[in-house]
Amino acid sequence: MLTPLQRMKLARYFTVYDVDDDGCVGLRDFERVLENVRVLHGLVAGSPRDQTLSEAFLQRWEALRESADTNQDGSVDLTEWLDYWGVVIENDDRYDSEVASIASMLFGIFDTDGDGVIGPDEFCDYYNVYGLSAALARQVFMDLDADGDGAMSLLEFMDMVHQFFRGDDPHAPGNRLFGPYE
Ligand SMILES: [Ca+2]
Ligand SMILES: [Ca+2]
Ligand SMILES: [Ca+2]
Repeated sequence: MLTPLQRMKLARYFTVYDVDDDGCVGLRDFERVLENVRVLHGLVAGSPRDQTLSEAFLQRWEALRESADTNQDGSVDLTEWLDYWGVVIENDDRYDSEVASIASMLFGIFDTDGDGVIGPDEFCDYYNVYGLSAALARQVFMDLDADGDGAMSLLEFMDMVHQFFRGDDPHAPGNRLFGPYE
């Protein structure tokens, strides 16, 4: 069972994923994010890197649709989304494969300069592919970067991810990983 705080955070996360704002998470949202990542990295269509990335995104959508789209209308509405996360968060194996491994893959994608940490500009890029503003990205980055060194390591990022998905502490900074949720 999700707590009220978890429901609020995951409802916020839903609006982030619903990039085209049609009230559902669907294939079009994943395609739009993928297209934004392509532009960000200047990927040539059909190149090996482009193909790997496309496959990862489309596989993720298929997996989400299969487990979350319970009324089988081809997209995931907010109720289905919350039911889905309620199951995943309580199952360690599924949490590892559907949250932790994806988060570390995203970390790699957005560590554009490959120095092993996410800086504020890279965090802005991350927000940007989901259509979120640079101003919000900078604000959230400052909140998350507790020691203020302007860099987020994979370990710090994963801490935030766990706080966001599994945590129920109203004061945890990771609650705001995807922006304000109240
Ligand atoms: Ca949508
Ligand atoms: Ca559905
Ligand atoms: Ca970096």
